[in-house]
Parts: sequence; structure tokens; C-alpha cells
Amino acid sequence: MELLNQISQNLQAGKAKIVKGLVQQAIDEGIPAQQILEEGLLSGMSVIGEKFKNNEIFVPEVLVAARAMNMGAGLLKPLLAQDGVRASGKVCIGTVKGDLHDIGKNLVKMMMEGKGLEVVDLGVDVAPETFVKTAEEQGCTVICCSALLTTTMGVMGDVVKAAGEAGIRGRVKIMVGGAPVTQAFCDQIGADVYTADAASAADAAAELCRATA
Ligand code: B1M
Repeated sequence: MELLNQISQNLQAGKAKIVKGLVQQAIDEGIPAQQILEEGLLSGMSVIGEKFKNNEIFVPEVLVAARAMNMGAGLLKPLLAQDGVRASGKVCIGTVKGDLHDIGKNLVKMMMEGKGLEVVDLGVDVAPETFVKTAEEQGCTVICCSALLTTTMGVMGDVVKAAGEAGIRGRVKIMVGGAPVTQAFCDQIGADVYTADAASAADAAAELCRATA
């Protein structure tokens, strides 16, 4: 669809205000929020990812694209929430220590809120103890860890260990995700659930909250 393609192109060019306007136009034209997210914003971000990987663009270009992505995604947030089914449950989420990538984590958060979950956002560079302390103090059913770097994904294993040491593993589940994370890695560190994308993560968290309600 031409409009979604324009969103993708302008996101790649880092034109945040134009992206915001086009996303609003797409909403006004009745295009479903999920489709705008996937075929407009995420498709543009994946081109940026490829170019960054191939050294065709560098950090500043990625940052302006990320800003455009966040501006567009902000408009979709209430609509994705409307589509959700209310589920009682509270989770905390963060990008693990040493890792500053938050675009995927923010999407996961948005989709979880869309499912009616209350989400405590710990931000980026989150220490294992902070995940555990938050889950304990705020009564979270699920700890959600995101990592984008092969050098930081191991911190997720430290979260599992810290939760075990705090004696909360019986009532708090640990979910992991992010580009380098796999089901095999999840099994290896003893986390409870791995999901590959934001929508599946939201479904899984809602299910865990329902199961323990
Ligand atoms: Co970074 N970076 N980066 N970066 N960056 C990657 C991850 C990289 C793959 C690029 C590359 O070289 N090919 C590479 C990692 C290589 C590796 O570890 N194997 C990399 C690197 C090396 C670095 C630096 C070290 C670069 C440097 O300084 N030399 C540095 C590290 C800084 C740090 O964190 N300490 C760095 C910095 C940055 C920026 C600051 C410039 C920027 C981040 C901006 C921000 O997040 N605010 C950035 C970006 C944007 C990227 C790429 C281009 C895009 C990541 C992204 O946002 N994708 C990325 C290349 C790529 O992915 N192709 C790259 C879109 C996002 C929607 O996807 O986060 O995967 P993603 O989330 C998905 C799923 O993974 C899943 O759901 C989301 C949507 O469906 N998901 C979960 C995520 N979390 C989940 C949790 C769940 C479940 C699912 O359950 C709890």
C-alpha cells in the first residue's frame, strides 16, 4: 500500500514529523493499527537495521530513524490498546544491564499494555537485582528481559539466578526476548518463556498472568 510505503521511506530518512503525519493519515483512512505498525514502521526499521549492519549508515542515522519510529508508534499505542482484551496482571520490563537498545522493548511494552496488562517499565541498562526487587516490591507476575547484544544476553541468566536466590521463582515467571535470543538460549539459562516478537510476547505474558490469577 502506497501510504504504508511512504511511512517506511520517511522513517528511513528520519523525517519524524512527516512520519507522524502519515501515521495519522493512515489511522484516519481506517488502516488497522497493527498493519500500520508492521508494514509501515517496522518494515522501515528493518531496512535501517540491514543498512546499519552493512555499514551503509551509522549511529546518527539510526537514532533519527528510531525517533521517527517512536513518534509514529506513539499515535498507534492507544489504538493497539483498544484492540486488546483486558487481562488482570502486572509485569515489569527492561533492557538488561549494559544494553541501551529500547525500541523493541518499548514495542513489547506497548503490545502488553494493549492486552490490558499493567507494565512497570524499568528502562534500559537494568541490573538483575533491580528486576527482582521490582517484581518483589510491586507484585509482578512476570519479569520481562530484552537484550539486543550477544555481549549482554548472558545477563538474562543472572536475572534467573537472582530470582532463584531471592526465592521468588515459584510465583514469578521470567520471559526473555530480543534479536540474538533463541528458545535454546532460554532453555539453557532456565528462563520460562521465549518469544520472537512483541505480539507473541504480549500473548504469552497475558497467558502467564491468567494462569497465575
Ligand atoms: Co545497535 N546493534 N548497537 N544500536 N542496533 C544492533 C543490535 C546490531 C545487530 C547491529 C549490527 O551490527 N548488525 C549490533 C549487535 C551485534 C551483536 O551483538 N551480535 C549492534 C551493536 C553492535 C551496537 C553497538 C555496540 C554499536 C557501537 O557502538 N559500536 C551499540 C551498543 C550500545 C549499547 O547498547 N550498549 C549500539 C547502539 C545502537 C543505537 C544507540 C545507535 C541504536 C539504539 C537506539 C535505541 O534503541 N533507542 C541501535 C540500533 C537501532 C540497532 C539496530 C539497527 C536496530 C535495533 C532495533 O531497534 N530493531 C540493530 C540492528 C538490527 O536489529 N538489525 C542493532 C527494531 C526492533 C523493533 O527490533 O529490538 O529486535 P528488536 O525487537 C523485536 C524482537 O527482538 C522482539 O520484539 C521486537 C518487535 O517484534 N523483542 C522481544 C525484543 N525484546 C523482547 C522481549 C521479549 C520478547 C520479544 O520478551 C521479554
